[in-house]
Amino acid sequence: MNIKFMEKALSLAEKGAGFVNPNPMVGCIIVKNGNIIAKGYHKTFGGNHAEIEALNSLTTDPRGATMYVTLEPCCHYGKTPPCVNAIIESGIKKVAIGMLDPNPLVAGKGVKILREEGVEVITNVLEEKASKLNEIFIKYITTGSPFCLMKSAMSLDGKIATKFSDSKWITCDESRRYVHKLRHRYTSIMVGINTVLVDNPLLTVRIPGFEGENPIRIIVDSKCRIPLEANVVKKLSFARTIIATTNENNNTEKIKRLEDMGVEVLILPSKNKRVDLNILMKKLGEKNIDSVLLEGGGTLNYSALKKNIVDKVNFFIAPKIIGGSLSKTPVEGDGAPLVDNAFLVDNMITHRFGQDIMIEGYVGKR
Ligand code: AOF
Ligand code: ZN
Repeated sequence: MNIKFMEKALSLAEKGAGFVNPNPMVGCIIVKNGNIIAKGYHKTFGGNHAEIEALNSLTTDPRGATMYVTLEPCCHYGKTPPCVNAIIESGIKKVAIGMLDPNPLVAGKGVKILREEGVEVITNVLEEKASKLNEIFIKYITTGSPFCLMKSAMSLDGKIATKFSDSKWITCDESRRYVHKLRHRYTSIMVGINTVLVDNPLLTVRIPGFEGENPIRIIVDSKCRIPLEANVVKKLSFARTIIATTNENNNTEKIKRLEDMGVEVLILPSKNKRVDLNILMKKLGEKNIDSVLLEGGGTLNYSALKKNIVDKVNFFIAPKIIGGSLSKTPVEGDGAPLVDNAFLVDNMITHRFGQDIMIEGYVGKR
């Protein structure tokens, strides 16, 4: 058994990022006598599974070979027939699996069938990497709610804009390019109405190679204050826009106008006159939205943390000091009354983008 081959299968899987949601990224390599004889990965939603892509690309007899696959092969009839059948028929002798499939339709049954048919199976090969790669899929398939990444770009002293709301640009090109990759990888991007009013953003992907692969735009706008001229309302050819609002202000007429323009409006129950974010996440899940990149301002970010909907954070920190008690910060609202009440972040690691540092971590669930 060779870890190197699983590493390769994981890199292959990653090529599907942003194209396969809400399905998992999966990579597969077939090895015989130490040589790679086939490769495949899940390329687009609804397309062939990675195992089938690899089997279809074979030019040599796979009998006696070992398959390295990043996710447990499926055993259900979904959009495609079960992969375990194809593996068994191929005569492959051994299957090394990155992680078991959290999909309740599979969840260990794939391994069981393979073993019953005499295929040797090893599980949890580079399991940590395999599950990190599919953190979105794992959350979504097991809860029905999207995985939420809070992204924020700030100065060294923790400001995301000056007192005049100037924020272009705090972080460097390399950091911003990575954020556009995230916009490609995530199915949706969420901001609060204040961000729309201040910046009038398009919220599209602008990196070479990924243009046009835009996330669905979600605007949290409890009082339906969005201007009909806002870019996210007018420029629907770029991406869908969903406005999450409440009926607090009797906005029926405005909602109708927005819908006539092609905007999707979700009228949700309110909590303290604000959109109930837990219900919003459930509704987004029902719309097959598996992931939300939260680029909210401080108010929305605080509410999101308070409602426990944030799974992960990416804080980009630039080597600049803005200062000022009126400058904006990433998380505002009421804040924790005591340090003991702070939201905790687990497994923090750092990345470097040009001169910036990015801190990544997972929000502890309480
Ligand atoms: C994928 N790609 O390479 C593998 C998957 O909707 P279907 O029929 O394509 O089935 C999706 C399920 O199949 C998915 O939730 C996962 O459990 C399993 N494996 N899915 O999209 C793949 N190997
Ligand atoms: Zn399959």
